[in-house]
Amino acid sequence: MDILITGINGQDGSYLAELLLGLGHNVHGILRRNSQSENQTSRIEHIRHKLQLYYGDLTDFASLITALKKAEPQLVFNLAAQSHVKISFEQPVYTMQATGVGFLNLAEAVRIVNPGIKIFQASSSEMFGNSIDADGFQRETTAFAPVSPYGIAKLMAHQTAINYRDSYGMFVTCGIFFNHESPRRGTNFLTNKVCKTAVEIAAGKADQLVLGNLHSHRDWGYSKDYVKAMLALMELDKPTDAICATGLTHSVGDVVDHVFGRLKLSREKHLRTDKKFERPTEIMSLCGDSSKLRKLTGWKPEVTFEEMLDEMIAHWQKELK
Ligand code: NDP
Ligand code: GDR
Repeated sequence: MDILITGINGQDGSYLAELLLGLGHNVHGILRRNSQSENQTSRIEHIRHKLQLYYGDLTDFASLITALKKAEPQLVFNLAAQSHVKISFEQPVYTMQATGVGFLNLAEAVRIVNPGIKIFQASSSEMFGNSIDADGFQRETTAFAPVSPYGIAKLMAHQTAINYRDSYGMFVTCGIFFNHESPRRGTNFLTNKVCKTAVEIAAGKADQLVLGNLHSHRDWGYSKDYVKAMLALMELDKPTDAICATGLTHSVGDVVDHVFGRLKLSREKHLRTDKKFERPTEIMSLCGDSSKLRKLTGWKPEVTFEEMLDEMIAHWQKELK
């Protein structure tokens, strides 16, 4: 198949591209113009020669039409977004345009070019905000109540996906993904910030890890496991919405304790907090029930929270050498 990925140079996009190439598909992607192109493509440099890349941007409708006409895909995975929750408070308008209206641009471009193209939308547990079922889980039936510009933008995209499914009979599937990480995670997200800084502290190249809220809980999974779920959802006969999560939750403090424990660092000496890393509103607890996804596709997470953090630590130790 010809498959188009938006956000191909991001964490998930790069793993999904590897997975699809390994299955023999022709993989296409859109890239935004960047003044340092080698930095922007660092996650896909090793497979770049196998990819068809076009300049494009979710906020630029015409570029999406052009990319769809060039790639002639059967599937489109929409992984592009301004995906940083804290930054969405600093750039709320842009986040709405890229993460919310950007999906509308893509869905409309597909409808015009070829409504038979199947679309995957990366929806987010941020759409739930602090909504939580009595048993402590979020599931497909939990009410949406986003508390960040990013969460609101993702909800706009999610509802648009459902509307295109219902109004035009298009195949638009949404994976409602909980946090997932890897060594390719941006270093301004919690897990990779902790791993990178702790390795630097252990090597004597930094002294302090400075974080915001230590008490929020997240359901942290492994990116490579989650891109397999994206593909499994797109192989179903019918479009749907399904939660992808591990069903286990840990606090920010637990991440620090695991990483500091592995590197024999003391919290007292090397950890401090600063309000500048806190958000104006915070989600306190995320824990996803992915029974629907598991039942429909047989998917299950393979890498544990601890194994994933160990891989990220090992990555930064190798980088530092
Ligand atoms: P990343 O932030 O690593 O990647 C985002 C990608 O989107 C990058 O390739 C980025 O390009 C691109 N992008 C940003 N803005 C635009 C734009 N306006 N037009 C075109 N491309 C753009 O995110 P992840 O890989 O971690 O996540 C993939 C998707 O899944 C995102 O939509 C995210 O919101 C969603 N998601 C992620 C979760 C997670 O925990 N990782 C959980 C739930 C949902 P550039 O590098 O040039 O900025
Ligand atoms: P999140 O991920 O906001 O859940 O969104 P992030 O790793 O940024 O934060 C996780 C938790 O850690 C707390 N925290 C800090 N976070 C960052 N980034 N930096 C800090 O210094 C820090 N200190 C404490 C946060 O407050 C939060 O509680 C991710 C993104 O990938 C979204 O795109 C995705 O949709 C959701 O996960 C599900």
